[in-house]
Amino acid sequence: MKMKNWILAIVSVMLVSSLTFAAEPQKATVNLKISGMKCMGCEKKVKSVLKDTKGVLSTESVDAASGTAVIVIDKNLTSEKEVSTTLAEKTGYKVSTNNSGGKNNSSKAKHSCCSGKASTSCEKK
Ligand SMILES: [Cu+2]
Repeated sequence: MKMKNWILAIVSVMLVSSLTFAAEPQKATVNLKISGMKCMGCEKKVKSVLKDTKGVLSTESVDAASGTAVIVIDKNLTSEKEVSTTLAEKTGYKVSTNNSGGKNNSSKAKHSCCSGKASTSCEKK
């Protein structure tokens, strides 16, 4: 009887620790290149999309001037490629990761929050 309890205790400890391990986020910092952002409105748009994107744990920075964003993702839930694809689809900006060959395509994105107008236009909205 005592032995049985011991085994039960060991089994439950193993079960709990394996569950904890599986739930542990595999954090990775990802540098994104986003072309097409022109102002703070664009940054906000990118931030709000990232916030709703599965697997994105936090957004460290989004900078329209340099066309970059730094985010932290959980690799158990998503990948750099998945996040950049989702972001590109939802915002219309061109998104690439620093690991995707470093190709910095500076051609104009399909649309931005400013729709190509003066850079201050969407900050006022
Ligand atoms: Cu804008």
